[in-house]
Amino acid sequence: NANGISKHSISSKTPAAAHPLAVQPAEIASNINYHAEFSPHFSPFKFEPEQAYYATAESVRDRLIRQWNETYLHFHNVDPKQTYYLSMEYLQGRALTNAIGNLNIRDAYADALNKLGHELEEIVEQEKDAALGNGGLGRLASCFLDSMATLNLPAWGYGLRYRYGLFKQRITKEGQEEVAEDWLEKFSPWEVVRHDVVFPVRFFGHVQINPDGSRKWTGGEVIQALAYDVPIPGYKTKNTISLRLWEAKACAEDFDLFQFNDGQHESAAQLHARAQEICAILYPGDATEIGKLLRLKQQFFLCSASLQDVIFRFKERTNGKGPRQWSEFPSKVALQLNDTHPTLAIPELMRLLMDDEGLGWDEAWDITTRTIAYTNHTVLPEALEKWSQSEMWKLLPRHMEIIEEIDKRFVAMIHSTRTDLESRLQTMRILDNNRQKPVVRMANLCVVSSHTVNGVAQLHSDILKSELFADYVSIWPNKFQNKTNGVTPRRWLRFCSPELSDIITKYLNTDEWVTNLDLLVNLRQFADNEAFQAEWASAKMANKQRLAKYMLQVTGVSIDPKSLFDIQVKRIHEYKRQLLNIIGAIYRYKKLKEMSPEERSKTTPRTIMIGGKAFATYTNAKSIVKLVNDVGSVINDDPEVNNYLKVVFVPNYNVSVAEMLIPGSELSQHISTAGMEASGTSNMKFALNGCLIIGTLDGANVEIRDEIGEDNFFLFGATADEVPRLRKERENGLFKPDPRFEEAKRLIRAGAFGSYDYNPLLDSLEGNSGYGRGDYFLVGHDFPSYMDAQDRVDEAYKDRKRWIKMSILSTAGSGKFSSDRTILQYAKEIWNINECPVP
Ligand code: T68
Repeated sequence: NANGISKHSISSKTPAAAHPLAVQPAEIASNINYHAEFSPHFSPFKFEPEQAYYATAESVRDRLIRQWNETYLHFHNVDPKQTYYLSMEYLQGRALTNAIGNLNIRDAYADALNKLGHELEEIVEQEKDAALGNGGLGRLASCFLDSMATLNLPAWGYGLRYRYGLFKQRITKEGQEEVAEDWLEKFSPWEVVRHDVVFPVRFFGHVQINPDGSRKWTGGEVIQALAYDVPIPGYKTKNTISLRLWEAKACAEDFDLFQFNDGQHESAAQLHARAQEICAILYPGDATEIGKLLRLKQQFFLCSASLQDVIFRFKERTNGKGPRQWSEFPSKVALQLNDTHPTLAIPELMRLLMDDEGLGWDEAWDITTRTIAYTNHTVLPEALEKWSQSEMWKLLPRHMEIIEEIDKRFVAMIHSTRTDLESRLQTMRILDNNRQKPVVRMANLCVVSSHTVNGVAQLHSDILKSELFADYVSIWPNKFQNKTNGVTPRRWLRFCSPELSDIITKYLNTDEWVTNLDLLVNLRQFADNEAFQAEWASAKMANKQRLAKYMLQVTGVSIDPKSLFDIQVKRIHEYKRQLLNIIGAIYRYKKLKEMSPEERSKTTPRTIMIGGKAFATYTNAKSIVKLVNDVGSVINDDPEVNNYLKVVFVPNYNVSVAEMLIPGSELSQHISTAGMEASGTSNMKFALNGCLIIGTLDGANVEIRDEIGEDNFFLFGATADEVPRLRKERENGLFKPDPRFEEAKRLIRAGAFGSYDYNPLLDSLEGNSGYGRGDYFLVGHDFPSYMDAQDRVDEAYKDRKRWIKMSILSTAGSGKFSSDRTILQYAKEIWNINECPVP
């Protein structure tokens, strides 16, 4: 009303200062009320969904704080070896549903909110996604944290607290528009600032040589790293670990009062402005290297602050046994580099050990190489980081000295022990001086300096060993491992699809599958059970209806829950081949148009949903977004066919949208050119939710198909080892395109889907070779076999019993793809850490 007092106004009586660990809904309700009144962020007497969300989140956070502190203290006292996961990205998504789910207090909170006149479902929607990542790599880091906490492992995450995370995608007539997403606009109730945890991080300056020959990096500018901690609760355990995100700040002394009073406002606050830049935005790249100095600063900022913190903790945990020996460091600390983005941890650890702690090179090198391990996530050459040596000399002069020394010693080692590899040195070296602008190859630095290097799916790890890192394998055959990715079954099944979860629990007669996903295999015995099938089908239908409602709300397009829901959601990239999907859809449309109404009525109705963000300057990716939207507009408005086919672009794909889409999916597309997708992780989430996969033998698809059975996987396309030959054949003009493929492209060029100029995009699929031509990703080659696989899908869907059975078998075969399995393998085979449960 006019006074701004809502109908759900909070009680005007002072509520009992309800206990933060209340279990009864009435007590929880008064605890929520307490927060609304005594941790006010809004005007009093307002208790709309937004206010209710913040008060609820604070109430939940309070419960976490006690067990979080207990976890910290327990780790401190036990002093186990601890893993520190260094990642420039975390795609956390929303925290509320996850927190109350892991704490096993969801129902009590739902009841409490009811008492206050709210629905939990509506309240959780108020939360903005924390999108501090781009895609699979960032989401993997978040799934890993969930598993580390659930498995009671002594492990922490380190990252950066970006002010603006991944952009919000708006779809206009022009296609994708990027809008800054201010997840901290109000504030995040899930972070706690630690004003006592601050470390200086230096940039620029010079190296000073002391009389004793030791070196010291001085001068330049010094920015403060301030810690913000996010609690990561484990599932049904007290253990609650930390994600520590650094924010950049300048000191008060850096503010030049004299200059300011003199009217020079900007230069007075210069360092403050520079500090603010560092954590302003997430690097919006996926597999493209823009090489900005700011990105390098961000990377170093993460590495330096995190290592100072790790060393501080190492020194602090003495347990009265006198000062620590540095030789103990590798038995107390494991550092995992999430891709090459935190590579500077290597020279930074060397510098801290030598220049600050006084160790010699050999001892520092021994400690560093026994502590650090590296995960590779891509073989795409354009995504392998290379930094300009001259830029690095300016920004990090001491680190460049150390990197040169590592390179020099590596070269000497080859000359003295492996003369057979001398001819390979030019590609194996860390420094690449054979170009106009010499660079540092970060992946090479990681391989040389890590005790373990791993790929993220078996095929990918095999390719690393046989191609990208083949030369190093002959030097260090035991350094290379595989750790097939996984996803957390809490967020990606238990919480996002409670309907399906309840059925699984009912038939397995236990909910232990939530922490022991291998138990899903026991669903196989019910795959033909009619009662089970019926319950399964109705849970899937409920999820489809929820999804249809959502799609109507965000796109205005009404989709039929009885049609086959076919989904492809992931970052838009040519190698992921959204073009193959849309060109296939166009051909399907053409065929439907040619059919009689009678023939049409016999086809399998389909709803194709495609979603994902395109890197802002990746022209072809943005054209693909536009094309999907244009094709959708024509087909969805065509009354002759729109009962049989719809094509809908899902705007602003992110973690919470995925939580809506995946449970409602029946078919999902994982159709990258073989050898190019390192793993994929959404394929695992879809399979876990009983969704069938149409896919190539790429990344983790290979292992998913092995687990769920070839009869339950729609396979097509060239294999990774055929790809080089097929590319050669194309170059030699030996490729004959499929007429259906040609026809679909012709329709686009002829303007059947609007007047936008798609010629440059389509040109990339044509010709024999050349930059942006020659169909490097083999869309044309794989098209006929893709269309065959789609025909098999249509046939299979007509036999609903068979389809449901395949769906059940997908879930039943997904046990391997829990991130709990992945993390246990890292713990045992790379980190050498043990569980440390809080009693
Ligand atoms: C993904 N990589 C892989 N990179 O593409 C995917 N890159 O196959 C794999 O499943 C996943 O990692 C997890 O292992 C990425 O997501 C990026 O996001 C990225 C970000 C910045 C720079 C380069």
